[in-house]
Amino acid sequence: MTRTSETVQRKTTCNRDCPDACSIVATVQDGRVTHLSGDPEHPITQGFLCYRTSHFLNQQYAPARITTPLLRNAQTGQLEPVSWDRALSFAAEALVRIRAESGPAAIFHYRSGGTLGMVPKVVDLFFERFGPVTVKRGDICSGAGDYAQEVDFGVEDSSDVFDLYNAKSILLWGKNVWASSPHMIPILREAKRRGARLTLIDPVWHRTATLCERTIAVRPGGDFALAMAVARRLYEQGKWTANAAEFCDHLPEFLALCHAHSVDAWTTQADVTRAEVEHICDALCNAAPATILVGWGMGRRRNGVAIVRALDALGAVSGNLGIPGGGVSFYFKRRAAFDTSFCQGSAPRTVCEPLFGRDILAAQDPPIRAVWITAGNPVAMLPESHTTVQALRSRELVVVVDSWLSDTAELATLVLPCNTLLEADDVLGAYGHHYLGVARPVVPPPPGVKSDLEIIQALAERVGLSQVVAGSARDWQMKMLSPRLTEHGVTIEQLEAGPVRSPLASPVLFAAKPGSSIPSGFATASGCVQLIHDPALATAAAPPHLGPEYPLLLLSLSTEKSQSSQWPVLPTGPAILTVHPDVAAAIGRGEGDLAQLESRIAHMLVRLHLDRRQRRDVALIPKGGHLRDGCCANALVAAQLTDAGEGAALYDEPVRLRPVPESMAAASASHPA
Ligand SMILES: Nc1nc2c(c(=O)[nH]1)N[C@H]1C(S)=C(S)[C@@H](COP(=O)(O)OP(=O)(O)OC[C@H]3O[C@@H](n4cnc5c(=O)[nH]c(N)nc54)[C@H](O)[C@@H]3O)O[C@H]1N2
Ligand SMILES: Nc1nc2c(c(=O)[nH]1)N[C@H]1C(S)=C(S)[C@@H](COP(=O)(O)OP(=O)(O)OC[C@H]3O[C@@H](n4cnc5c(=O)[nH]c(N)nc54)[C@H](O)[C@@H]3O)O[C@H]1N2
Ligand SMILES: [Mo]
Repeated sequence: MTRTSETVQRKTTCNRDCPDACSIVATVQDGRVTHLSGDPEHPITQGFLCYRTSHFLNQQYAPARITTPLLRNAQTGQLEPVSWDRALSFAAEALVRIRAESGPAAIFHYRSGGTLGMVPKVVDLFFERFGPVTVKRGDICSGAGDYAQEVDFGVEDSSDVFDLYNAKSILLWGKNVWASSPHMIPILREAKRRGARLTLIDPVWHRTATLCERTIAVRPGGDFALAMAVARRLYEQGKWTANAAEFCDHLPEFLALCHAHSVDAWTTQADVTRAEVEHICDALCNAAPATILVGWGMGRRRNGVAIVRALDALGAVSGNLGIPGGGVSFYFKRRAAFDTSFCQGSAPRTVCEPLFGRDILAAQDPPIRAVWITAGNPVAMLPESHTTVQALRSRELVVVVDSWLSDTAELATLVLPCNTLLEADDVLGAYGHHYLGVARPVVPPPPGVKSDLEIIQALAERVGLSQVVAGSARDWQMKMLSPRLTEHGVTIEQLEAGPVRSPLASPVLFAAKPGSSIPSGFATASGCVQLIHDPALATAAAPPHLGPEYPLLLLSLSTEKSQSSQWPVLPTGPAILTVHPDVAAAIGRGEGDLAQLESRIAHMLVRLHLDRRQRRDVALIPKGGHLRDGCCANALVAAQLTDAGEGAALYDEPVRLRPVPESMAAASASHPA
């Protein structure tokens, strides 16, 4: 830490829902943060920050930041500033009354990924002891991929990220590191320098293609078919690893599944060429060891589980599991270093996250009367925004804890202002590497703002649960460090001094035991990899079929400019929709023109951006646009589940473009159909 007369530099760990979990260096001048940069001493951050975090001060100091509780005035219908005492008494009285009248299941606590710090787990503990209340199940983000890897391997983790330096091939399968995990870029560049060949398999052209020697623009959702073609060709070439039967269950059935169609039929389904299939075969076997980096986007489809399971199987039969430089990496087990067993998970009822609005509206015995929202913006971020709005508007009590008036907070009965990532006191793992870090406030929150922990402690006091959630943020951090971690000598003090690689994570996942060549450590019932094998998948896992009525698939993807719905610089609407020029030409429109984007459930005004590198069956829109600005993709996306794992098929919404007269430009909001 350096110090001049009034300027200090303080470090913290970014708590955003991002794989990188960076170490931030904040320059603080007279109590105000004046600059944010990446910590040069952190092995992953490597001295730079992404666009959204380097521009975060716009958000931190935005006039729109909420610094006092807001309560809806029953007469005027407006949200009005009130004291914390009034706000908390109101919340406590309402929660206690609803619990007494309808039972705790009538209260739904929804927590999402606004912060990935561990301390807000105490909010879950409060609601468990106050109830237990209704909580969410499933996962909007990674439900399908989590399920796939857990079924196949029994463990969802990755080899060390720097093990990529041992790879000869890296397949970025549906992954845009430029947007979603920029700190992978230097690692991938170094891997390339050491001789790795990079291939991108993605229906969308994006900047990550510039890192790769080849890009395969598979049909959206065509990855299952592509994986089957590759598996079949590898078999035909005698490239399945000789010992596969020793660590894989269902090998003959998997073989039969890849033979359900000819290679040509699979490639037609996937809309790739035979040469592209051969390229992947070559990358997996001739240029092994190969790592498949499985992106998080691809699983958000109706065949998402089948796709990720097919990639797991490819990694297994091609002999790339358990070896340095090999693997099928979807997730780094970011919670492995923490013990949250103080929460028992005893909820009486669950709401399926991707079906949030519908489930709330349908809940009976008792109906859901109150929704408490921690670190989430379900209106903008969950599918079918208009259903979510309807569900929240019709509840008796909606409490939102946030720092800004999100689309969701605007509907609340009560909004409670919380701290930002620069004011957080927390401990974090990461889902893109194995380093642990602590967040320490680089500045105190503005007067009137409390942390999630302080808010829940103040509420607990009013309902007789003070003891349950008592303790400072640091006390809770110490309590949550897994005993397994402390056995390895990792302490909070050590984490405060700098990032620590979790000693619990092995450098090479599923490494063979000494003296053996068979990958090991699969936590499935049989101890073997479970190869995907249901014969019905030969047709059931086909890519979505697009008809002439709705010829495009809406892909609402991460943009480097924002973190989900948190924009440091809010774009002005209408939302930019990127399509191939032929798609615009079909309705007589061109670059910069307005058009109406229609799904089966809603429509919105968009401004067209043309990009010749895109497929003609996709329409690309930034994820996280706000509903009130008419930029929210989820207004158009129907709520539907993935094939298993209760993820959301966010990217399977068929849409079409219609011309819109320039005179209608003013009406830029999205409307239910
Ligand atoms: N700047 C920024 N960074 C973020 C976020 C953000 O909003 N902004 N969000 C964060 C969050 S919440 C998460 S979960 C992570 C991961 O965030 P994600 O947005 O899931 O990131 P990716 O893993 O890059 O996956 C997206 C890629 O999947 C591709 N894809 C979609 N469908 C298919 C398909 O059918 N087949 C194939 N092969 N590819 C497909 C898309 O074209 C895209 O390139 O990133 C985090 N990082
Ligand atoms: N159409 C479409 N929808 C998507 C996606 C997509 O790709 N396309 N991606 C999905 C994915 S991967 C994800 S993870 C979800 C993300 O969905 P959310 O987790 O709901 O996303 P955020 O916009 O990050 O909203 C979090 C809210 O938490 C607030 N917040 C930030 N820090 C804190 C804190 O410390 N405490 C509290 N109480 N609040 C805080 C923020 O201000 C913000 O309003 O969206 C999903 N929705
Ligand atoms: Mo996510």
